[in-house]
Amino acid sequence: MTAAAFVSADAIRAMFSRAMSAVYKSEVPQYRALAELVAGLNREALSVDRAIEGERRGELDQLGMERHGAIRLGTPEELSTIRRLFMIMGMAPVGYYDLSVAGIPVHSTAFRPTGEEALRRNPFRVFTSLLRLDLIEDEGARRAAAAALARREIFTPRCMELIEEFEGNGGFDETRARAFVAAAVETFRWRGAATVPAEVYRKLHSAHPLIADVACFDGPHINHLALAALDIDAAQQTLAAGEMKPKAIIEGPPRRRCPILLRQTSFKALPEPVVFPKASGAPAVGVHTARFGEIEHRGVALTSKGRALYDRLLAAAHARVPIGGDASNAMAHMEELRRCFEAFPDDAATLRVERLAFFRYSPTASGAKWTTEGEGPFSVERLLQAGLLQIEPIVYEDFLPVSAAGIFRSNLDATGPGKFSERSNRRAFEEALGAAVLDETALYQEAEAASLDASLRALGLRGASARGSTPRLATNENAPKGYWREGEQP
Ligand code: OOG
Ligand code: NI
Repeated sequence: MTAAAFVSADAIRAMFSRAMSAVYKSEVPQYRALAELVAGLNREALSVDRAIEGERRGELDQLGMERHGAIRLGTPEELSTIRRLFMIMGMAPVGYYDLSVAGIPVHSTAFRPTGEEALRRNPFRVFTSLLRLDLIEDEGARRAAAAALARREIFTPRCMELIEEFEGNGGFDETRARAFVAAAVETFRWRGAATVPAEVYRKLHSAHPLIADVACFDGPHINHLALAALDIDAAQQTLAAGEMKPKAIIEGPPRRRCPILLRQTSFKALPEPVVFPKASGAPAVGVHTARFGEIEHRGVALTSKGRALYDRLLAAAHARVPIGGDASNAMAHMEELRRCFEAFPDDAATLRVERLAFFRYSPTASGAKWTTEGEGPFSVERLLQAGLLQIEPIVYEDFLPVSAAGIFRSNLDATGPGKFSERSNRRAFEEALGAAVLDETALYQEAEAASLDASLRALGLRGASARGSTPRLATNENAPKGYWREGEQP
């Protein structure tokens, strides 16, 4: 079969996220309720703020689509097969997240589309964690977990067959794409039956609730899906006022005029019935708490400099007003966060000039009409001032380890140890994965540089290469006056 007849990775990903959403909504009624609530609030936000609709119509068409989900794996083999599975959907591992520093015995990556167009078509990504049994002190628990994990096979034979077929042929026709999506969803659906007796479950749960969640079931159930809210503060308030109990705080930066990175909140995981096998007699029934629903709101991606500032201010807020175990001081914490972040510039122009955030450049309507003969010195600053070039934020498509740890913690019915002393182990993670993870900051930097390069070409400023660092291009303020055409001088 020819490549032209293959279903695109973007289309397979869209099929998968739709199928996963339908399954999760039927399995977790509270998630369905959350989706309805968020859709209602988004509609409301739109009718209040028509400007958003005009500017971001494309994005809004897709507003109801899930932004991400999360799974937790148990073994290196599972992680490497998952990489092959997600590759079929155009999702590559981006970033390394060490959550052990926050007391969660996992390390993680995000499988996601990396191209601008692919992200626009369907942004679905999966935050994927690998359990680190090496961090668990209780040797008995470690052994029992390893034994249970060694016995399970999380992919159906049909799924493995299809993955191999894809790798051999380089694509799927429509029928195989559908069969593959069905097989993949099978891996991620909920199992109401534990694979170990209740005593083993309890032993693992007391070593760390996460071990029980990963090792006692024969599949890595999706533990949440996340939807986009236009106004996440309003969503949080509505959740708090209703029956769905949200986390005490919105994770991430405070509310700002110019949103940065990622803000998230969730309703807390609910206890669900689980059947435990018994050597003799009737199976025992218990509960397991793992699955929840999340809301996210994304802002501009930060440069390394911006990210360092974010990390510093966030740490300062957490140090000054730590959130107590019962989260009764959540308001005071949020207030401190707001206060600390006053030090973070909150307008696009400053964020760009100070190289704190990444922006996408494009020629304006007048820029598109503007032509110049030959080449000459120029300045990005003056092109912006002259209204020939414009910027828009490059959206952050990744995750935040401190926020992720906060999400994990509020859904594990455990506070856990403060920290693990063990260092992060990126090399072991990449070995298990069978590939290096992509560097998210490099992706944003490339996107910014490519947009500037394309814009300068479109403006007829050929020969201007935006490869490498853009600030150098932005510093030439001494362009000769004659360079600008009559009437167009800034
Ligand atoms: C993943 C938590 C991380 C997020 O949005 O930061 C995450 C998990 O609980 O397995 O999804
Ligand atoms: Ni999440």
